[in-house]
Amino acid sequence: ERGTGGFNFGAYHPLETIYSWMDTLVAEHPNLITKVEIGRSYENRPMFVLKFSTGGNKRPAIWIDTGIHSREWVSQATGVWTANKIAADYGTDASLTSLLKTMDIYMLILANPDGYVYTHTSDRMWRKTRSRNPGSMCRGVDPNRNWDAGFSGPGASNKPCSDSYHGPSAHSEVEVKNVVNLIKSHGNFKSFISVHAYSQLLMYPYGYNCRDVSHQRELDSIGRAAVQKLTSLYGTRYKVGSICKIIYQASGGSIDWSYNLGIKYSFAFELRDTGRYGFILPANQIIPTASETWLALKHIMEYVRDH
Ligand code: ING
Ligand code: ZN
Repeated sequence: ERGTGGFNFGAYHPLETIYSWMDTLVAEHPNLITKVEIGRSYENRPMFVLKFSTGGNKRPAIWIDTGIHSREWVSQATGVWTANKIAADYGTDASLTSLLKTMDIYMLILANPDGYVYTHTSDRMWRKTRSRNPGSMCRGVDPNRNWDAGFSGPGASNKPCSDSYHGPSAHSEVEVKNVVNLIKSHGNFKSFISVHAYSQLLMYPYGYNCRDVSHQRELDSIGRAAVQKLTSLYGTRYKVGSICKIIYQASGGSIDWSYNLGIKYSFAFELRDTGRYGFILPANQIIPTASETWLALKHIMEYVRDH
């Protein structure tokens, strides 16, 4: 349970603790991990991506973001555990090692740093960014309604006080824009995975409408196989389907944007639980949640490597 520098993976940590743990992890794995600042948040916090790479230049890559919604704490905690797992298993897990021979993994653990700080200091249930909305007392935009994919359509609100406010324009949120810039300038991402909580779902596009995407059958079968592996660890039940069909219609979501950009293997997770604790998932479920999720992530990554 204790890792690098005595870090407790079975607890929820504030932003500063996670950021300093990142430095320790990078320092202990200098030939595998680099820390890349992709830009700053609205409140001027750095946004750090951990890049796992064994060499090459813009190798085919996998994107994983956690914590785009700040209150979904098991997401960020799973990101931390997963980054540590990749570092620990590289060189011993043959499958992960072979993956990193040909591909890179990019992890953005705190995708909404201002919101994350706000959930620690002021409002545990804060979901959005912390940007000011001109003409309104309410702050923040839903960073998962702000992407250029069916932007401002059904399943998003035009009201700044709403938790699903889409914002004034697509990519208005600098936290979103920073990711868009990195993904576009890199140009060789094969998979884009965004991790939310809660509901125990593995989803693929679209959210902005309920039509089947052209790769629906392939994505569904990858998803079902991934969830089968997840369930094998502790019996946790997941459902698989398109965002629109399995949860609700939601426009401006990140994985719809990545899919439309040509990143076929675009998925979103909703981690534990199904509502008993919801966003306030007890910390003793972090490691079990991350451990089972890892099996699904690995399945998706291996499929991407082999296709
Ligand atoms: N759920 C996601 C939300 O943004 C989602 C569901 C995922 C919608 C991906 C669109 C795209 O509403 C949570 N819990 O935030
Ligand atoms: Zn979410």
